[in-house]
Amino acid sequence: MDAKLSMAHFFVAFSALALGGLMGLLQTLVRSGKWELPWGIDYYQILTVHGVLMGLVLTTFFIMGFQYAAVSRTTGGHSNAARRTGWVGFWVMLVGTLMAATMVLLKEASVLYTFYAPLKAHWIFYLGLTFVVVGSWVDGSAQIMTYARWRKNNPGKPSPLLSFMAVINTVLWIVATLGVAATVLFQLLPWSLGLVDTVDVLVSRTLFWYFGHPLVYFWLLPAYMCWYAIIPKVIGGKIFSDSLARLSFILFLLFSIPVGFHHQLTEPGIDPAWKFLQVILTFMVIIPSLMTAFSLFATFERYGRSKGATGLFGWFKVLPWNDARFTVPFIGMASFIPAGAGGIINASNQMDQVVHNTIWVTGHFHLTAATSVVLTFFGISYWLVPHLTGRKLTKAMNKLGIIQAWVWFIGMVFMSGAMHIQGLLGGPRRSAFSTYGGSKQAAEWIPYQIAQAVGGTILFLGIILVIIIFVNLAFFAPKGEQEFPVAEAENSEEQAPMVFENWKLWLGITAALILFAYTIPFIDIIQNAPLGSKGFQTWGKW
Ligand code: HAS
Ligand code: CU
Repeated sequence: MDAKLSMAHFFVAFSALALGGLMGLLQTLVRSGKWELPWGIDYYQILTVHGVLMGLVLTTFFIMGFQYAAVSRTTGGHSNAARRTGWVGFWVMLVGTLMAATMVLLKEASVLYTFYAPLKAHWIFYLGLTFVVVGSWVDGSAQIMTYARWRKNNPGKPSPLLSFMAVINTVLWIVATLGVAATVLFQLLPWSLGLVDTVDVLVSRTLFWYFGHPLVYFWLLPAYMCWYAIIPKVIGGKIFSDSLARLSFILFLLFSIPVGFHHQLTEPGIDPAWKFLQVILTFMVIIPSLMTAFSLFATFERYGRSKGATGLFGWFKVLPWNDARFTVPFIGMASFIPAGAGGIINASNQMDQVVHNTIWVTGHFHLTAATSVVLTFFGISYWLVPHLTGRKLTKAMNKLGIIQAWVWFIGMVFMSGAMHIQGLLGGPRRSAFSTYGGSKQAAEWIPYQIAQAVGGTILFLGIILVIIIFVNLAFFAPKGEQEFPVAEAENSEEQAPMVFENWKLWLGITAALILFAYTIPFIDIIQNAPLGSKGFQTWGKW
């Protein structure tokens, strides 16, 4: 019964992927300078559709569906009350999504996925976003309810690892979305309704990035759930350490939020001392990723040794390369090494001055979110969808899955690689094709834009493949039982310290860090606020 709700989420997620993917293709074609959009469709409109569908809809629906299934699998199932709560959340999210999407399609909201003020969208767009956020809180409560019930029934025992991880990510999401809810409810909605004339742009952006950075970890942590707790089982190995995995998730909860200024390093109006502090905290949040890399290498290494592999990289050869459940997320993992290195570059204030607002940043998040995270999501769905629909991952689909991942990877090498280089040459992000009045510098960018269109086309092929696999596994694959793999820790006597489940403690430290990083700069921003801005619609109407 829990399966239906997860599948409902996946239908929305994969529909978003199909449509969002088509928009992505069109964007790269426009930016190549060789093609123009027909029928008065505007570049910034499809860019908004792409960003909102891929960055907000696909991710949120997939993650909620996956985590709901993971909690169900590891706790013995949701109660009727939790299931009902989950369904209510799902529908509220869906209605909100449709409201926002309608306004974008009507050209009333070409404000991109970050909806920065003073770009002003129709109020229904903002109201729709509010529904999505509130719906996700309700949806996420289902996981928390089931986790709480498990804890009550099993006093003194650490909760199942996957449930613990899912709940951390849901809590992270709830704390983070308070920021975006605040700017939408108190600033953007009243402003778009005409109740107030102006908006304080810096306050709005600061609240957005309070949310925007933890948002990227909300995307990442489900992938880490798979890497830590599922992949070891798929390859026939063990989790290197259950406690280490839990600790890294707790560190994400603590350090994900008080770091939003690293997206605002070039923003005037924020005191550099506070930017410096948040950059230090950003470097703190790199630590749990390094811990993750370490423990994954350890898992692979130990598994390899158990199979008789020797030497520094002997383990590499004995991994199950013919199994899509492993290979697809592994390509994502490997991509996360350069992707994470790019993130560390961005986080370094001086280097960010070079890359900020260039298409390098777009390259960065197409490696992190659109490769590491999304390939892991694909890898998960290849066993989870048949598990939920009572079907089997066939040999043919397994093979197609592996091909899909390589197609994706190659497309991304072209697209994201070209974006990184073009960014270093100064090419701006968030912009349609332009020769900038025949400027010599802009002419240098064009070959890279063509490379992006080549990559975009290959990636679109990847989208078609993944949709074929998804539809096959949801409707046509032969009936059977597909396992939901859950790994065990190498040291089975090791019991995670109960302090990890002390929510008062972790939420207390989270709140303290947020207050520390944001209170004084926020008071500063409000006290020294410039005049507000009226709204702008920079995009062309029909
Ligand atoms: Fe980022 C901008 C800094 C990670 C997403 N980022 C963005 C934006 C997005 C995004 C969407 O400090 C653009 C937002 C916008 O529209 O303006 N990012 C970081 C840092 C990290 C980081 C320090 N980002 C992510 C992840 C994302 C994501 C993850 C999505 C899922 N990012 C920034 C900054 C900006 C930024 C600045 C603003 C730039 C600007 O100027 O606007 C870190 O979390 C990265 C840590 C990661 C590692 C890698 C660990 C490696 C692992 C893999 C092990 C592999 C194995 C396989 C075992 C340290 C865990 C072995 C295989 C073999 C073949 C050997
Ligand atoms: Cu960030």
